[in-house]
Amino acid sequence: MRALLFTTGSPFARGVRIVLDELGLDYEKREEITTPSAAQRAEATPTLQVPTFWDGDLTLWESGTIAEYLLSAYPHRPEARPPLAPSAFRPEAEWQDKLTFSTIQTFGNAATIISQMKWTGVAVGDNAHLQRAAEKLAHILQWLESQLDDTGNGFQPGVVSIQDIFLAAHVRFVQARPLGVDLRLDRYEKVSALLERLDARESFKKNPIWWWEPGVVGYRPDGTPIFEGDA
Ligand SMILES: N[C@@H](CCC(=O)N[C@@H](CS)C(=O)NCC(=O)O)C(=O)O
Repeated sequence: MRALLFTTGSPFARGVRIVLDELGLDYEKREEITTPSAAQRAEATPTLQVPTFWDGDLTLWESGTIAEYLLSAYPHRPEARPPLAPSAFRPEAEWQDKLTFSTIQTFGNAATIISQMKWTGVAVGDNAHLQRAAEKLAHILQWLESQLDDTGNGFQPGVVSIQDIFLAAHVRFVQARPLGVDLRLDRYEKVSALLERLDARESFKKNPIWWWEPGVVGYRPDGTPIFEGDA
């Protein structure tokens, strides 16, 4: 039995859902539209963060660990062009790939802190730490752009990597929300080309970014949010 606990809007969970679809794996979707109490969440993970993944007797949290596990535990790669990477980190570039991935996850953490603070009443312009988080996003994007060889490949040439998938999930999350952050993606030609290619991939289209803000209680089949009190 495989199951994933996630909130609808989480970019970390979107990355994991895309990896699951890339691998062609069925799983039970334990989807939460809003965050439950700490006590309820603690039943699934001590970090109180989603996603959490169950595979038989194994329980995993931390999206990067889940993605790394999936690539290693499920070696079959369904037909796709380019194919999903055989592993999270290439043996011949292990430290480079690990550094790229952890930097991408730091991007995601900075982005979700800006988002969570916004919904609890503090915007980027009101808080020095959030301004710093927004500056971090720009510096990380600039560095990631320098790590890509050309506009035709991702972080692991010839395949779609978890580095590619999670960067796309985090960047599109920032762009889809009114966070007061303009990533100015046009300045990053290689990153932009990568994200556009991924947007067109089946696994990305199957897991679109759904809008969320306080008051949203559900979605119509096309992803339009339903607000509390809507007919
Ligand atoms: N490092 C974690 C970050 C996950 C994360 O920040 N999840 C957010 C949703 S996008 C969350 O659960 N936030 C609730 C909280 O931080 O209490 C991972 O990679 O899974």
